[in-house]
Amino acid sequence: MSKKILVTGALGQIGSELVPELKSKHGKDDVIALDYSSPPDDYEGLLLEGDVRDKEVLSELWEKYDFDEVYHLASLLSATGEKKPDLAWDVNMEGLKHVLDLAKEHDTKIFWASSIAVFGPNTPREKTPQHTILEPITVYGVTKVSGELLCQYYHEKYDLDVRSLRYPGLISWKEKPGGGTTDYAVEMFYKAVEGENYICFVDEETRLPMMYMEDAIRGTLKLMEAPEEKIKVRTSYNHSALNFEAKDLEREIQKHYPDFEVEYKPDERQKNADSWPDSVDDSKAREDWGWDHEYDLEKMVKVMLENLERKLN
Ligand code: NAD
Ligand code: AKB
Repeated sequence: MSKKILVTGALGQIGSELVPELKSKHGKDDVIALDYSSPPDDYEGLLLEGDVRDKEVLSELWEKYDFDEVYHLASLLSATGEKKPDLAWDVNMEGLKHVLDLAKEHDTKIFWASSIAVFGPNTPREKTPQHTILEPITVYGVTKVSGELLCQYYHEKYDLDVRSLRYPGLISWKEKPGGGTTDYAVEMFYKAVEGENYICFVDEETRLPMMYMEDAIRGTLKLMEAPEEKIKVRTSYNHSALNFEAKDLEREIQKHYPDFEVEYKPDERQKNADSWPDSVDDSKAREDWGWDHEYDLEKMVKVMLENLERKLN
């Protein structure tokens, strides 16, 4: 029997890759995309324009489509969140609360995106454990910790099947990232392919957990397809693949573009990056539901450059 699926924040960096993947698995008419931005002219398929802060809009959609699954991605990210903390709280928390309440009413399975931004300066930086200190210093991180606890609460109290991943910085070529701290990594690729040098907004020794988008999408679908008894963490799973310093990425890109140069001029986003781990221990996700990544730095850089060259030239 076909499933009806809703993806919120569908035009974003993740949604623009998750929606086509879900459509190819479940059929194009069964995946409903929602975003509050208007779709570009060349957007393929139906996109509904609506704000996740508006419960009426979501409620009407649930009544109409009776969703089996919702991937709730609509959010403000870390850098935009620091510029607009009130809006970040409203979008990230109200949106999630509405989605959880409607899911509870309609018995819908939920995926919600958390982040390495749940961690803070007091968290162990190396191989950050699944269960550890969560004292973020960004409003984005505060919404992600609160969201994780709310998801777990709805699971415990109402038996809601809600699943989540703490994504690291995601690297992709289809859609540009939307206002985060790890965006520097994607920007570096664009500049190299465009034949320009790059001024990087974090310093060269900044090490952060990262992942190629294809791995993130595969992990997300694997988590959602796993039998319920395998899901032991209802806050959010640590989800990891690789980590590198900004300078490591520059060097790897220079293997393909020897003339490419990066100047490091940290701005206010350095503080966010400094508060996040160097590496994350995701052994719980690997043990519980068989997560495994495929892309290391070398493979990811090669594929990113090939795809961006095709896209931009
Ligand atoms: P993005 O900024 O690229 O996309 C978010 C989308 O949500 C945008 O298209 C935006 O228009 C939409 N949106 C924002 N407010 C909305 C509202 N009120 N109503 C409806 N739509 C709204 O973000 P992304 O990178 O695709 O991230 C998706 C999720 O994954 C977020 O929860 C984010 O915190 C999480 N995440 C992303 C990364 C990453 O590196 N991309 C890493 C960790 C976690
Ligand atoms: C950001 O930098 O804000 C995101 C994230 C790691 O959550 N990419």
